[in-house]
Amino acid sequence: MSIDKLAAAHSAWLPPRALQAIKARRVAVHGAGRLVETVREEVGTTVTEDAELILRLSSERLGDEGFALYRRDGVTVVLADAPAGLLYGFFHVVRLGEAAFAGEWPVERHVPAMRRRMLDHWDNIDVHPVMGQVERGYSGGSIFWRDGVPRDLDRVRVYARLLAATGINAVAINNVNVHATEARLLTDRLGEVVAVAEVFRPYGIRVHLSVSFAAPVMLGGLPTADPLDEGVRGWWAQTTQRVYAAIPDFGGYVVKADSEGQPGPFGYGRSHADGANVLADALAPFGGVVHWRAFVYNHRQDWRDRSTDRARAAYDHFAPLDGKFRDNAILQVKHGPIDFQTREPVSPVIAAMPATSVAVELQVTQEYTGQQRHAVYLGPMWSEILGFRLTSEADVAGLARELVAVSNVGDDPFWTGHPLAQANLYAFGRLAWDPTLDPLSILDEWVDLALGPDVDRAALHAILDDSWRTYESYTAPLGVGFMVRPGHHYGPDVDGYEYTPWGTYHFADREGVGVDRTRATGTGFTGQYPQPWSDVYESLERCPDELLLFFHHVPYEHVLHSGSTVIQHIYDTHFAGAERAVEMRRLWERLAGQVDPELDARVRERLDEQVRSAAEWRDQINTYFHRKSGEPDAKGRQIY
Ligand code: GCV
Repeated sequence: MSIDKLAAAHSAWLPPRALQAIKARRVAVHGAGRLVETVREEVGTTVTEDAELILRLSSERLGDEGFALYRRDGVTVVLADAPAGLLYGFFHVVRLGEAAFAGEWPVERHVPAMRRRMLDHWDNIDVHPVMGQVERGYSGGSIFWRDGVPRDLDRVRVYARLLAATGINAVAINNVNVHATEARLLTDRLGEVVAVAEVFRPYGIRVHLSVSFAAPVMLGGLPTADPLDEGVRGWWAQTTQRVYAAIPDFGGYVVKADSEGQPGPFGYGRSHADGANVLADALAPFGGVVHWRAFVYNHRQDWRDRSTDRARAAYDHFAPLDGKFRDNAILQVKHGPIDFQTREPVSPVIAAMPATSVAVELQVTQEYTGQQRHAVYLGPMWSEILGFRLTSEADVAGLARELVAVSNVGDDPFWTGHPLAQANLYAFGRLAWDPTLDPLSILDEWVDLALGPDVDRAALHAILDDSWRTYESYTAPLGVGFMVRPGHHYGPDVDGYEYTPWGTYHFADREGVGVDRTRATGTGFTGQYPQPWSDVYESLERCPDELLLFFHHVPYEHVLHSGSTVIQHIYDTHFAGAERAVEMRRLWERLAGQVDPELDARVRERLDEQVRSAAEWRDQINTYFHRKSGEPDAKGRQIY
């Protein structure tokens, strides 16, 4: 089936309509190479004379993926040094639509900020008894496998095209928690990876694989996976050679080691640099990389022990190893020190390892931000993270070499469960290309491409612009995090994790709430930050309100910078947040008749659930803190 027909069947932000401005014009595509062919296929028919759009390879010092474009004498010209640049230039013209063919403009240069812009799928081949097929997936099953076997990959073709249109150039196709069946993708099931790589290749996307650190034992029958063992080194080298024989442009490995039950180098008394380097050495001859995750912490903590602080773990494990990783080992660090919470400070590890390539990991799948049942546009959150000036010299985007995110896609007809969650996937790709882009302009781009130019844009902005802060307002307050139901992490349960081994506590009692992470009286976590943040977070007076309970344990009467007390802030934000959810549902009514009826029905169903869930959050959080503190609501509203 043609890509246009496939796209029509699985419409997202590249429905055939979005390509009309180009398809209606005379287009010349010059150059050779698989990606240039892709551009030709996308354009349909090309011409040699009187073109209104010319795409051609040249030599403009734009790197492997950059492009330049200008418009002069009625002709729009896209130039790139390499085929990938032409592909990205083509999709840029698609984004511009009719505007690409109006007026005259000087040369604009577009070069990606991040060399690798990657999505990690947490897909399993089999359906996991607890986690389902896609771990933390809220969009149906995997697009790669069904019933334990590979699927027809037509839909993956459309996906590849969507990703290329946002600038994504790498995808890890399986879960970082590598179970027995999925481990075999590295060896006897490699053919399935080959097939996916073939579909991604025409769109400039390299395939990566999550592998188990214990693979030499699990798959190779070796007695050990000790990274310093010669047999183990040899096994990784040979296995990797076979992978490259089958997939010459294979991207590399992703590893979650010594984390939440996954095997790792600690089991052999070795460091994580030892562990990462054995894989890096196997990949180096072929230009591959290993993404080694810094998400390493003790998940069997004793809640009675206040000296252990999960927030400290990544820095404590990895900062001393700076400079010890091979050049092709990339340390993949979650954006915050805990675990993709709605509000966290940025991870101090990002600034602590100047001699190591660091990739910052975001979570597009909404595990802790409403699970694609709540409309939560995450562009503003990521923009804030990426623009955060962590050191005196650089912001997070400047310190990171790469941006990686956990995908939110499944086999759902709308790709992402909540149709509006598509905007998050789109925004991730765009911010990875250019972290300085305004997230609200990115939202405009997505609306134009996905829903068309005639929908009520103001209503969509009113729903989505502040939706992350709205979600924050009716869930866990002031950066304290969690308070979710254990296991599946949806909905409120204030004490759900309080007496568990997971290290995610709020320490609420009748006097106050929050985690003391100061150097003076707490866990000392503030000391992991460079100045000024080390002192800002240490200080009760200077710590930003939104992170207060992340860094301090305070009485309920503590007065915030906003002028409100902590307890009154909790009441006010929870009442306001739940009301706001009702308002979001009302605003969507304005789009009635403007969008596809099935999409409309899906969004309505999700907004109903968001309204219900926000009220549940409001009532549980308010009641919990009212009962703990005994403080009345100054406005006398109903608390149970
Ligand atoms: C893939 C969180 C999630 C886990 C996930 C883990 C990780 O803890 O709840 O499902 O495991 O993060 O990032 O490895």
